Amino acid sequence: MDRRSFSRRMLMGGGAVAAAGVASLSLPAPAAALPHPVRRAPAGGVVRHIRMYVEKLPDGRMGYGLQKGKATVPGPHIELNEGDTLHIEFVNTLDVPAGLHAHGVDYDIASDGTRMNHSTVEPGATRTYTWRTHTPGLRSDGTWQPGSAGYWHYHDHAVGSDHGTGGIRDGLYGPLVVRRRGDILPDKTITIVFNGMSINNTPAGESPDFTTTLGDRLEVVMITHGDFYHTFHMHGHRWADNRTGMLTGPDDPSRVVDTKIVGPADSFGFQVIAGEHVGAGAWMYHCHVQSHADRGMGGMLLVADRDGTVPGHDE
Ligand SMILES: [Cu+2]
Repeated sequence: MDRRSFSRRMLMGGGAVAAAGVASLSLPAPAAALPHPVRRAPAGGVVRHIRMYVEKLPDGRMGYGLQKGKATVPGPHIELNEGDTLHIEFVNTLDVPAGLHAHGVDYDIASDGTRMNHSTVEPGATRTYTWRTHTPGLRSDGTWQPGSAGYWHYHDHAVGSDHGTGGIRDGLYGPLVVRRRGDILPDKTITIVFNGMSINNTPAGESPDFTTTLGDRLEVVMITHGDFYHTFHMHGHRWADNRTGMLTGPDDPSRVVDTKIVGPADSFGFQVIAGEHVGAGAWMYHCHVQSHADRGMGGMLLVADRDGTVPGHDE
């Protein structure tokens, strides 16, 4: 059999097992059927209003919430499409000045959220912050202007110090995702924040587990705060080290990784098909600095089978 007919037989699906290595050079691996059709982000241009409360939690942490008494750590997932504008009516229920400072989006100095330009909020007071976003395109001088799309975040910049060191330490941070028209939308998004030696301000050994279902398109927003550098690692899953965390095609030069070095105020995100090529199970995610991992900087991504069980997981 010459090489040509050999390859043809492989294409027809009748090749010998020993030839699989040859075939994989030219043929894509057969994709498993996925449970959900791909959905894509629409064009932006919408003006939205939300109300956000900053609150002290009963356990001593602080958090942001969209309803009074419902603050969480991390704060609410805020998502915009390039071209959208968001007005945030910010209510400070703390007994110290607080604020909201965003990364990645466009805002006037009055929405900076810092004491130096009088954009923090006194106890009991309310202030409206406005975040704008824009699409990419050519500037008038012919150079390229990036759009606002990205995996960003917001945080306090006033509690404890003029850099919000006390507020961030106690939980005042959250995810901010800006999508580009056509970006693939996830079935589910989770936020993982390495803050100091904690994950999402949970005590050591009580780091959050996240549950998803085999075949779901899971989005991870990963943010870092505090004083330390970490290496974020997830077992069994990989992503592209670029804006979306996904490759656009076979020629996309982005590096595919399963570990990423992160430092304070870093943020990135990616999407994976949960359990793709590896199956359901209790997959760890953790900081890969060994002493950090040993001190509890890790949790589980529980990928359940379609029947809801997580094989091999006994909790
Ligand atoms: Cu670490």
